[in-house]
Amino acid sequence: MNDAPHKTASQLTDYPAWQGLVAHHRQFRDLHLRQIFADDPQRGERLTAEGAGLYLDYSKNRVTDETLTLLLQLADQAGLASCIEAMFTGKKINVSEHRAVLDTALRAQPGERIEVDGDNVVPEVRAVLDHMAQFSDSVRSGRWVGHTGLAIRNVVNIGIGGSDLGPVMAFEALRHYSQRDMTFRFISNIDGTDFEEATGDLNPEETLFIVCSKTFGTLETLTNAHTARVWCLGKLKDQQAVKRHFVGVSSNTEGMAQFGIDPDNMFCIWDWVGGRYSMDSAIGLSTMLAIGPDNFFAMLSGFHEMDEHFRNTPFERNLPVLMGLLAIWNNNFLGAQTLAVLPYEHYLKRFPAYLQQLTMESNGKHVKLDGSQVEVATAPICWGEPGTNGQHSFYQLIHQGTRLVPCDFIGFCQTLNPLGSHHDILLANLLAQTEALAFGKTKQQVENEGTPAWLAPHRVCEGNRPTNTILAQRLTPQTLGRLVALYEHSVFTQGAIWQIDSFDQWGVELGKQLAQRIIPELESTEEPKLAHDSSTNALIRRYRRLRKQS
Ligand code: G6Q
Repeated sequence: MNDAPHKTASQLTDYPAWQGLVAHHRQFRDLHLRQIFADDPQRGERLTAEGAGLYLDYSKNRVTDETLTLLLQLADQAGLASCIEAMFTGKKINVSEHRAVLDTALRAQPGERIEVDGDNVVPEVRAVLDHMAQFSDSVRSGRWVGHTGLAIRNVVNIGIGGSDLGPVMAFEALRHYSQRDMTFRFISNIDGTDFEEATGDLNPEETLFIVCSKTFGTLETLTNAHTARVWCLGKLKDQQAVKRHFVGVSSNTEGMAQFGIDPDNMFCIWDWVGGRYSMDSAIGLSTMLAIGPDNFFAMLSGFHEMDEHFRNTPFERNLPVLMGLLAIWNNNFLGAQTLAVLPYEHYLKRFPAYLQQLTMESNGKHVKLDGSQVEVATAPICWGEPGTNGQHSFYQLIHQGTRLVPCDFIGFCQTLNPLGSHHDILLANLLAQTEALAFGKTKQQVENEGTPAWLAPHRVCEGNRPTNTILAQRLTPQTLGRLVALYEHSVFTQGAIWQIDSFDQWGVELGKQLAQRIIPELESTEEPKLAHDSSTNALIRRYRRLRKQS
């Protein structure tokens, strides 16, 4: 570790705006959304913002104009504008790893200049994109053939965490645009079941593996990649086949070479691309193979539009800033510990899982940039499922449970699969849920329906549950880019206010190291000397005993 420069942060809770928010919250704590809407009938049109093709209705949050003014003041006092500029201009804002954070350079326009240590990174980015496009075209067209001369019909991405979640999410989200005569699979888990189920019905002669690992040192990915090589060579019987059936995406060229990947089939990423921010880099090669280069470039243009919006729009109309500030309000002042993301679009079924990593790995931190303890709660627990499925399960807790669960509802005005009245029903449900969560059902309403007194309390829904509604025209590659960048920058906004490093992941690194110590203890034929705690020692002994029994 080098002695990275870091910002000495003032206490967040000392900012006048923070103290203003504390006082404001005390005063408005009991205000109900029913009252807030009654006092301000136009707020449903007023408390909205539009940018980069997305429409955000944040009126169903428990905020007044005063709350918003104070939150915007907080953004100013926390220096959000200069944090944004520092990120876009390649400053090393990932202080604990002394790295720039430039996912925005991955979708920069060809002529832009973005420097890291004095070098313009945009030409390199474009060169890798061109390489990806040439490769994708040749595989998709059947020009690229496997070792025995058969065209590639199956693409298997091997990666984990940031080298998996983005590619899987994007493939599912953009499946509608994918080449349907090709099969795409994703192997991430070290559990052999993942490998077996992903490859069981595939012919190695027609299968291409993309080994995705920024470090090319991740145990799960390397183990799966070696298993894939054995699986492949088991049929193809010639080491030379590796060159036709394996390509690599990494910043570690040596590691790829050692594995046997042909230098022509290496796709580079850089240390300034964080794993969870990498789906628009070469880590997205499987996405490009699925949807084609034009659609991939359209996705990048969507990312770029939201980047520009974030960088250039005044905060009071800036979607990611507003969403980030509202998250701070819900989390730090209303005490919410969670955020539910509820896409009313089946193609976005992996979007909540993707956002879990983006939000929780980025902002699940307990110290500030200067190493001091953060004095307020940081990232909420993020989760979700597509609507309407969730309505028939966990929404009950959101409506009537004792915890406050702010929700983001995401919907599209046009469906990609028109089928009778399905889409109107889908969207009606989205709207009904946000209405019900905000306004609930009073005792009076329940009694007016003729409900007996003993049953009435069970049927009352308090309402006053905050929601955002994000609407877009249609799920396209461009819209997906806009949506992902919206959340990236909302996460950035929150991290900047909390003064934490949103771009490291030392907890993940710890997990990677600890398993390395236990693996030989499980595998050794000799009884190992165990020096863990008594629980871990006993579990190891038990596993060793039982794994041998048939
Ligand atoms: C993401 C994290 C982590 C990482 C994986 C895979 O931001 O750093 O999820 O992406 O651990 O790492 P490699 O790509 O290096 O295999």
